[in-house]
Parts: sequence; structure tokens; C-alpha cells
Amino acid sequence: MRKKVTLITGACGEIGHALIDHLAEQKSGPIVTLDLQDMHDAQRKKVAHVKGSITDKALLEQLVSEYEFEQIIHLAALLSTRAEFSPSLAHRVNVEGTLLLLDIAAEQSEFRQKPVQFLFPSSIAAYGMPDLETKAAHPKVKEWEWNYPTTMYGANKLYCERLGIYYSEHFKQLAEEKPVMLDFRSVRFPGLISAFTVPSGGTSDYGPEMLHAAAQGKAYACFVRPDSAIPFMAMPDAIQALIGLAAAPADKLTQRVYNVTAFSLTAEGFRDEVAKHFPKADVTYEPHLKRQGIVDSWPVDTDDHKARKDWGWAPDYDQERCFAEYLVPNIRARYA
Ligand code: AKB
Repeated sequence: MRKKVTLITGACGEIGHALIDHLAEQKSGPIVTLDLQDMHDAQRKKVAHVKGSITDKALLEQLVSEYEFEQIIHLAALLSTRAEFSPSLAHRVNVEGTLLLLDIAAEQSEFRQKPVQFLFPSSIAAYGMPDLETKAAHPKVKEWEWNYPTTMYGANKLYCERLGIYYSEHFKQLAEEKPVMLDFRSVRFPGLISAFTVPSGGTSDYGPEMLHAAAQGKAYACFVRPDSAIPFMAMPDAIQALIGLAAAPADKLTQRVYNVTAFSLTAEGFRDEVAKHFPKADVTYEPHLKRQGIVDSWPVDTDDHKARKDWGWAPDYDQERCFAEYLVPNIRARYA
């Protein structure tokens, strides 16, 4: 009999790193991880790690022959900046890779006669505000508003959300008998900030980069203007959001894609927080026109009242607590 497991793709990235620690601490059951990288030493014993690509169909089939996936947490993706340098690779990974996994989850749901839960982190990149006036006039966007992403990554995320809904609600809709379908659930994350890892390949990276540089006594040239505003969230809240949505009873969910947010901050506001804790922080501004354009297309904040109402989402860390209680003490310890 195949072993029942949770599959985490892209497990060596920032979210995966925090999620594995959380799940291992909760003793929540066996985990198989898949990533192009080797698993970090500290986490090797917590999971069964497979090094490989989510676009490798033969590898995925081999995994299906060994394991029964009860839950798939699909984190693997090329982020917004990285994806602009290799758009077709991004499409292969972000869309075709997701499609392969959805196919597996759909097949498994039918085979088990029980839905496989498919958790998908989406992003504020799924939005596209046409200009700064519109961004200022609509500071808190709802899930279905302004879904006009300008990046490959954003377009990929938005489309995969739709694919997830299709596979959960309309799959094989012309068949005589309705199949047991997978259970797709997604959160649209803002820029995430971890005290333990530094992001790469994203466009919201200027926030965490600024903080980690200051903690190491390094100068930092921020690649967006001081007035650039987007939402951010502490990594523990991102994990809490994924776990909370996964645990929610299906009949409480009125949609499959939920905004979650914690606090909205301009780059200057971010710098002020950093300087409060690291008074010697040396931050200058050297806006990169193209990356600035991406950040300008993302909303100032998102409206997450549906997540709050349907499954009790609420972040633990507002701006003050995020810096004072989570980021700064842990970053100080990390670079001490
Ligand atoms: C990125 O900047 O691409 C990501 C995101 C906002 O999804 N951090």
C-alpha cells in the first residue's frame, strides 16, 4: 500500500523553509518535498526529500507510484522579477508545472474517492493597477477587482487560480457521472518578510533586503521610490494563513481564492521602521524604472474581509509587532 503523505513542492524556498519547521513541530504527518535544490541540512531529517523538477512528468509519476498524496502544497514558482528575464521558462514552471500537479491531484481524487487538498499560494501580482492615480483611488482591492496583471508571474498566478477552480468545480463537466474532484484553496499573499531567509527573484524583495542589509551593517540602495506602497506580511502569518485555510471546513468557504494581508507600507515607511531598530541603517534610493513599474502596478493593500469572515483569518503581526517582536530580535540573533 502506498504511504499517505503531504507533498510540498518548491520546499527549499522561503515559504517552504518556514512551513516545514511548522509542520514538523506540529507532528502533522509524513512530508515528501520536491525541489531543484538539496534540502537544507537542518530540515533534512524532517522530510523525505526528492531533488527534481515539477515539470518532470516521469518523476511525478514515480512519486505517485510510491505515495498517496492527501494534500499538495504547491509552492514552486519563478517569482516576478526572475520570471521577466525568462518568461517562457516561467510559464513552463508556473503554469505547466501546476497543470501537471493538478492532473495528478484530480486523478488521485477520483482513485481515492476523496478530494486531494491542493493549497496554492497566489500573490498580489495577480493585480494590475493601470496607473498611480488609479492605485491611489483604489487602495484596498477585493479579490475580483483589477485582475489585469502586467507580469508573466502575475498572469501565471491568476490563470492557475482559475485552473484550480476549474479542477475543483467543473472538471469533466460533460461526463455522465460527476467525478470526485480535488479541493483547491488559495491565498493571495502580499510581500512576505522572513527573519531567517532572504528572498530572491521577487519584486517586493526591497523590503526584506533593506532590513537584512541594515542588520549586517551594510549599505542598501533601494530599487523603488520612497513613496512606493504595497502590503507586507511576516512569514509566520503567511504560514498561519496557509494552515488556517487548509483546516477550514469546506462548507464554510464561499470562494477558493482569498486575499490575506497584514499591513501596508511605503518604502520610506519601511526604511523608518528599519532605522528605528538599526539607527545606523544606510538606505539610499536608486529606483529601477522597470521594477518600479511592477511595484506601481500592485495595489496599496488588499481587502481580506472574506478570509476573516469565512475561516477566521487574522494576522498576529501588525507593523509594530512584526518589526519589534518577530523580525528585529530574530535578525539580530541571526547576524550576531
Ligand atoms: C514577488 O515579489 O514576486 C513576490 C510576490 C509579491 O508574490 N514576493
